[in-house]
Amino acid sequence: MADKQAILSELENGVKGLQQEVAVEAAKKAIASGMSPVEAIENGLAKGIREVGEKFARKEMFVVELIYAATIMEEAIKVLEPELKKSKEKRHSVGTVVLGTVAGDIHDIGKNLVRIMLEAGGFEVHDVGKDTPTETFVLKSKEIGAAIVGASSLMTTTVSIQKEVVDALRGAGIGAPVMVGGAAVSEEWAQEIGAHYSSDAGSAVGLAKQLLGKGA
Ligand code: B1M
Repeated sequence: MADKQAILSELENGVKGLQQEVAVEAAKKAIASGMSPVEAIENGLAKGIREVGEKFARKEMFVVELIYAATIMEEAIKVLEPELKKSKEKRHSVGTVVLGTVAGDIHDIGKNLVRIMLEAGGFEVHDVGKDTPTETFVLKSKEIGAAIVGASSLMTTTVSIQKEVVDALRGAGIGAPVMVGGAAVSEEWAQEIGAHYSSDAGSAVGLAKQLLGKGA
């Protein structure tokens, strides 16, 4: 059985070294070894993609490489997804969530993980996608009577749209709590705009349950 640290390194290196085969095979090894898929993502794949992001910011990598690294990460997540979803079976919905990435922002890997984890935690998630107009968050929330609205944003240039989402919901008379997250978001920002912050997909589930008074 492959060593845990070796698998995590392969997951990280597969993404940052732009080697899809290495990342996908490591994801299969992670499952075979009984590793939690959340750990495989957070301590393996995500470490790799964040390093790619840092290299991109330092102009040591081109945008095409950033895109390819993201594709590799998505392919490896596809392997882990069935494991992530396992606990979802035979559960009643604990609440409905409208979830999307705000307008102007096409990053959705993190948002998709939040969706998978919320679903695994028993929530019924209505995913409104990425680069989603604020109006869509409002219309979908109204349509389904959302218990929680979630808005993801990865860029400093688009976090202000999270405030726009909160304000538009309140303007439309929707009082559902709003969860925000993403690389450019902080606890302070969430408080400032009247939203609730979680730093990762796992804690998003605990927060969502707390917000509905269903325990963490
Ligand atoms: Co881009 N990108 N990107 N990118 N990208 C960042 C965000 C950046 C920080 C990279 C950098 O320069 N260091 C930078 C933003 C700088 C800024 O803030 N201003 C950047 C840029 C500049 C860009 C472009 C403009 C590049 C260009 O075209 N010149 C462009 C954006 C275009 C646009 O949106 N309009 C762009 C494009 C892309 C790709 C398409 C290539 C790809 C995205 C693919 C996809 O998502 N389908 C990509 C990627 C992969 C990244 C980095 C490297 C990694 C993001 C990621 O997937 N992380 C990113 C650098 C970084 O984040 N450090 C970067 C892994 C993921 C698991 O983590 O998304 O943080 P994360 O999600 C976590 C938590 O944040 C949390 O839970 C998740 C799981 O634990 N979370 C929530 C997320 N949402 C939540 C919501 C919640 C709760 C928790 O409640 C609702």
